[in-house]
Amino acid sequence: MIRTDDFQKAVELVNKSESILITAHDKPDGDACGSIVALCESLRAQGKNVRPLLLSALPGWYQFIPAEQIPILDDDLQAEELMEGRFGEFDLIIIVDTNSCSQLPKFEEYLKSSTAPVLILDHHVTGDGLGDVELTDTTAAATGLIVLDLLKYAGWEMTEKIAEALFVATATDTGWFQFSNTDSRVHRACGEFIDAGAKPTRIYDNLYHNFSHARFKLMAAMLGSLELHFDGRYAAMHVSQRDFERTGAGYSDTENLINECHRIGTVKASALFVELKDGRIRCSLRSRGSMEVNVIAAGFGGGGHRMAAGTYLPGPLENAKRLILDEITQELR
Ligand SMILES: [Mn+2]
Repeated sequence: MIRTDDFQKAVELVNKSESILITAHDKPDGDACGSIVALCESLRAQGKNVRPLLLSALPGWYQFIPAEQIPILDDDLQAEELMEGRFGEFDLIIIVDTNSCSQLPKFEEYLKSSTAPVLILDHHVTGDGLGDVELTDTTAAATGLIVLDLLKYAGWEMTEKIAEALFVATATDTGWFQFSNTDSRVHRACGEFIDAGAKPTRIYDNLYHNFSHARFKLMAAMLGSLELHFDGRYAAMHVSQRDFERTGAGYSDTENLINECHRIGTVKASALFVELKDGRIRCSLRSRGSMEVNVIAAGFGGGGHRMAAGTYLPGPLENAKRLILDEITQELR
């Protein structure tokens, strides 16, 4: 839990600042984007000059969340421009949904060179202690719930836009209320967001009923590659470069597709192997049981959570599949 003292320090940091930069981890998800948008709205309402910044592109299905086009570092602006103050001079940097240098590519250099205080809002267990003030609550299912706590402590108003952004943050980090982190706090918070104007049906349609035809064809190709092992307890699927070419889908279209195979009741662990242009294989791992897939990923230099992890493996696809199958065999035998 976060001490009242720390909320007070966070509010004081905001109160004495005029110009605030807000960012989150690279490969932004719904929690990262929702928390950025909610804080931007809220701090602008407090009269602050606020600039949001993403460290990599936002997948298409999250693009309804921000009202503005959020610039992307290393794309819309370069790290040098940020360092030289051409994006703005900031007297406070807020980082949401991470506290780890490795998730802040390019931004890390700016962070080291900047003298502005750093405020962290995060719910992850591991971190590099990047903040001068840190609102870290590992019991929170989403960083969006910490944003809610900060708003309440500070007495800042919950608008419809903020409620929608925080609903997205909470709903996506709980897999639309199906992951084991879904507790009563999640549902109570979402009740508040709905009361403040969040529309769950509209949000669900925006998030999950919005595949492009190309992405749907890619999913069909992935499902066609399904292999089951160990009486159906381990599922392996792949997407090849040829699948991308044939369907017209892009790399970001693979996000979350791995979860599809967990509709099979027997599946306790799964892997999705994505062949990259450079020949390496991006491997995503999921567990719905006791297996700790982050341990497997760490063995190959990757990382993640107990239930969701990932790593890069040498190609070709069959080689990568064999490497993971050997590890899974150790676990399930
Ligand atoms: Mn999160």
